Amino acid sequence: MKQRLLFLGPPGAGKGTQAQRLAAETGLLHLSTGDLLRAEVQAGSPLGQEAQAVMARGELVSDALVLAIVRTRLSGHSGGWLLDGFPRNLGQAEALDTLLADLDQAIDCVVLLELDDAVLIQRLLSRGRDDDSEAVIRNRLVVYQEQTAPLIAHYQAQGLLARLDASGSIEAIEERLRALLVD
Ligand code: B4P
Repeated sequence: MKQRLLFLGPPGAGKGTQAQRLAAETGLLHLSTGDLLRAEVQAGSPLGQEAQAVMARGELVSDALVLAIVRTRLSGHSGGWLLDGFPRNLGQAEALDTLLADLDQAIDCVVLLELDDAVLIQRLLSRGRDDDSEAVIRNRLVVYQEQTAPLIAHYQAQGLLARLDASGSIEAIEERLRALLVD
């Protein structure tokens, strides 16, 4: 199975849901920048205080802050990993390319979770996290189109992109995902 993975896709596509299940089964290191940022907010750290207001608006936290988090976690790790919700823009993608070259590691596969906006919005409204009000969700979708969607072409050009239909039940998606990741 492929060992170094990125999960890309709009908010609510199920990146976190699928990443958690795959990591639990395979032992890959699961790095969710969203979860790590929420943990900082919860802890009330200076980093969390900086991130809190930005996340509440559905915008992206600064690249420097997110990169510092990812660099620390990946530097000490030699096994496989799964990056969920990172990178989120071209600057982060380029910084990741540099970091991985420094660490002498390479991405094996970028999984793009694809789902209609109407279903995304419904899933997020039912989740009901602090940043899941309809206005904030719509802003996150705009931010995704403007800043994150260009990564699709970036990874397609590197021959790394695999598209995953993210509709249907969690189990059905998981089965399609496993089929994609076979070497
Ligand atoms: P994230 O934490 O990455 O969350 P997300 O994109 O909203 O959700 P995800 O796609 O993981 O969906 P999930 O599995 O939870 O980002 C939150 C914020 O953090 C961003 O807006 C930004 O401010 C900040 N941030 C994070 N990373 C950053 C970065 N790199 N740079 C800058 N800022 C960053 O699924 C959603 C819901 O659907 C859940 O309730 C789930 O149970 C449900 N669900 C999942 N699969 C389902 C299915 N098949 N059927 C029905 N429901 C399903």
